[in-house]
Amino acid sequence: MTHKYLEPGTYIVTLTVRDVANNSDTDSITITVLRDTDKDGRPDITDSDDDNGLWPDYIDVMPQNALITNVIVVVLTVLIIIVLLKILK
Ligand SMILES: [Ca+2]
Ligand SMILES: [Ca+2]
Repeated sequence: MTHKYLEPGTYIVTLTVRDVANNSDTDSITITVLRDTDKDGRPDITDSDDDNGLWPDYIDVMPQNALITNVIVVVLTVLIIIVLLKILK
């Protein structure tokens, strides 16, 4: 038996079984369903790129100017490394 929960949340799951003699037993558990936006099997709370976009989520929420600044810093760092590698040859 399977059931698919479409929304994150806390749910109480109750299962009742009955045999041919009409004896039954019931048990319940509480489960927590977490959101997984990009459906890669890692819930958003532990997924560093939960929208499966180009950037990690901490960059997604940065103001645009901060994002541009970070890109410039990365590009300049790569260029400096390339220049240093050429000098050291
Ligand atoms: Ca995910
Ligand atoms: Ca992202």
